[in-house]
Amino acid sequence: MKTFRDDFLWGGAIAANQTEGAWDTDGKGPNIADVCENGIISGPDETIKPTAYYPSHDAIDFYHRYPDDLKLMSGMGFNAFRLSISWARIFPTGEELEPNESGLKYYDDMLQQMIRLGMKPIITISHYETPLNLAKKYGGWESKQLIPLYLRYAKVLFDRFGKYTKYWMTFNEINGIHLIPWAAGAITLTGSEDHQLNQIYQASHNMFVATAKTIQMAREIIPDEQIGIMLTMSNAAAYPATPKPEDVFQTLEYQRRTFLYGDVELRGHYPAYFNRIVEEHHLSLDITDEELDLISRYTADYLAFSYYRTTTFASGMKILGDTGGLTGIKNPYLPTSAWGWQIDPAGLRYVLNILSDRYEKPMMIVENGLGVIDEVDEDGHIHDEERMRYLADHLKAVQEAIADGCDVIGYTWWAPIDVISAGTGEMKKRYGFIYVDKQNDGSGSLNRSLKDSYFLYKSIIKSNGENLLRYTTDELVAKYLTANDVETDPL
Ligand code: BGP
Repeated sequence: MKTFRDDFLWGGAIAANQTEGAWDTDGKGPNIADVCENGIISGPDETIKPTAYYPSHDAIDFYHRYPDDLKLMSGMGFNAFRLSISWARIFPTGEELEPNESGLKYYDDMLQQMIRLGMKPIITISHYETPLNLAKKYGGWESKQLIPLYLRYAKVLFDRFGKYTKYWMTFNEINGIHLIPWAAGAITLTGSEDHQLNQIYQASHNMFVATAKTIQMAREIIPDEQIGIMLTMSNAAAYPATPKPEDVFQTLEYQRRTFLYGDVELRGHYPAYFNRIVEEHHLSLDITDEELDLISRYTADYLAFSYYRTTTFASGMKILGDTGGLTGIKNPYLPTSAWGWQIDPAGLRYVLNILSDRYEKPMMIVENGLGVIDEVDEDGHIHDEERMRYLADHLKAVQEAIADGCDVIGYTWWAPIDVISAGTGEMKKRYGFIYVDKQNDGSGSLNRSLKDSYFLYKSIIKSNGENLLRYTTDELVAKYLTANDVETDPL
């Protein structure tokens, strides 16, 4: 059976605003995440409240602890690491003519350390971290004035860090703008539903143009560059609730809310079904022929996406969403996490196949993971069986998809170390293989310790996924459940 390629990128993914802390250190300006007291779902505060606790302001102090944290990552055998650069560390208001050298130096040191430890950086240029000034002054990505400012920022990154890596992506979960417009587009929706859709599609278009121009620029600066787009796949990972034709077609319409982004940025043009959306919602978008030409000429090199769960749709139902994507009705065939996210490894194979058929591009799964409440036992160990099952089952599904013919080039688990939740600002919702002693109220020593899943992932990486073929998930979990106690690799 065809399996993971020899140069498969194995690693983990984090974002600056959920890990670094040091939110106003060394010249960094405020960004859109800094004003969200309880995560991005509940939205931003008008200004930073002096007496309130903002969990992301100190996060897990990765800013100061990255040398040791990266060593723990490389201990798992990572050969890749996805991180974001915090735009406001480089351009504090987004409008300076010259970058902030302290911010650049911080990332320069960190990237060098990463490379020394054998990890290829995979860089997200903007991960819910637009400088706050750009949201307030221009209304975020609804304004085309952000395009040249983003390009100035991207150019500084390519000039300085292009020598360290060829793997970049322009915007985290760009299609998440439908669900979390503040985070994904730095916009605040106002007025009627049609007006809000207008804002969403104008901002999306402006980010399409920024992406195309970024790709154009990267091709001049970085040899052999790989510039990806990054989408949340929950809309595409959608099942109709019944075989009723209305359920089936409406599911397709929800899937198209994601496909549109891939269609434009990978195929290079707006799809025909977009015309009907424009017409029925009376959209009036500022899209020029010159921009359409750029979009058609500079399409992305690969498709990166996040995948946490699938969604089930029934026609006419009201759809809600969060950081994991859309939420439809409960699928009776799937288990559900403590945060209500339905766990569906087979859905990952389905999504990879759909995307492979549609785009025929290399794909990178840059976020996949499970947020759970971890229990620390009296010996200080964390036997995180649920996370281990999720990991093994999803990687087995990826392996099946590769055997189906999908070109999957990498997998970066979200998040290899416990981080602040993007959606709710909690610490309690833990994703890591590495435990961070920090609680929701900010208390804790910030000490790091290894969960059982750390050793399972390490063994999977070491065998380049071969042990996934040889052992069942039950066997793998049984072998690594006590892995904290063993010196040698039990497999
Ligand atoms: C994605 C974001 C990540 C991450 C993840 C999990 O939408 O790209 O930043 O946080 O969701 O969501 P949460 O942290 O809310 O559990």
